[in-house]
Amino acid sequence: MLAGLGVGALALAGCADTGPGLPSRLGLPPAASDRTPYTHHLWIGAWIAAFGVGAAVWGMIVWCVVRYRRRKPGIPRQNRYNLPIEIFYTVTPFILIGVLFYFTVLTQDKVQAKVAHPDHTITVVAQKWNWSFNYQEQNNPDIGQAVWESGTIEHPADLYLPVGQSVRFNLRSVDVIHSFWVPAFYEKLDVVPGRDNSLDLTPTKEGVFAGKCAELCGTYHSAMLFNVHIVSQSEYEAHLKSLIAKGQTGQLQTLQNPVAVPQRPAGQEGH
Ligand SMILES: [Cu+2]
Repeated sequence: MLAGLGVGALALAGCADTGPGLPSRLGLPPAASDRTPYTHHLWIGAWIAAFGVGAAVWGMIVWCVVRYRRRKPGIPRQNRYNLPIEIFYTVTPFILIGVLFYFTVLTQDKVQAKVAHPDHTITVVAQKWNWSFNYQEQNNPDIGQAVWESGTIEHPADLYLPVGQSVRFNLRSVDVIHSFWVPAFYEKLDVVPGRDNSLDLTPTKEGVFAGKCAELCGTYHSAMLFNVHIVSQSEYEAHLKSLIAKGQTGQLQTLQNPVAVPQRPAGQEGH
């Protein structure tokens, strides 16, 4: 049965990301990182397993309705218990959960695998209520320093990534728990104060993608948006140079740096 699920998942996943692709992705957005196939397979496999369980339940319901339909007057034989069936419906959910857990752990290990030497390292600073991105390009001969960009509620931050190159995001929060989420990457990770979380991936598709905070973090949580621009190497470096031209170099000093503190919209003070 599991082999059947796997084959079905591969067959469905094989036709993903060609054309509109929505039916084959079952609601997932278009994928933009090298880590997405693992999550995609898990998602499709979970749907196939759910439909398998659904079909078994619907089948048993229909079978009971037909097999035990009323054929003669009077009350049918009454059972107080049926031990085999009770054992079956107690043990089966544990098996289902165990299988889902097993494949989830396998997928998580692949999605969260670390790259030995990422091509780029970016410190992501989350705070109420936007994002700052600190590109650690000290070893890049064309840039040679750290460069930053900071968003506010009114002007959400833009994150630039070079296509086909591995990136490590070091996630830092200066206030409460946020969550770094780019739906097109099929993964998100909490940004926890005092805890160094990191996330490695390689963007695979050029374009502009939405990013957001996925952890309710306060009044303007819903405004905690950013844009991800996956671009060519030359466009990436041109963007960093435009930030250098604005003087946005060095390490962000998080809360101590007034530049990094997003402003509240006018007229919203006093909360
Ligand atoms: Cu947040």
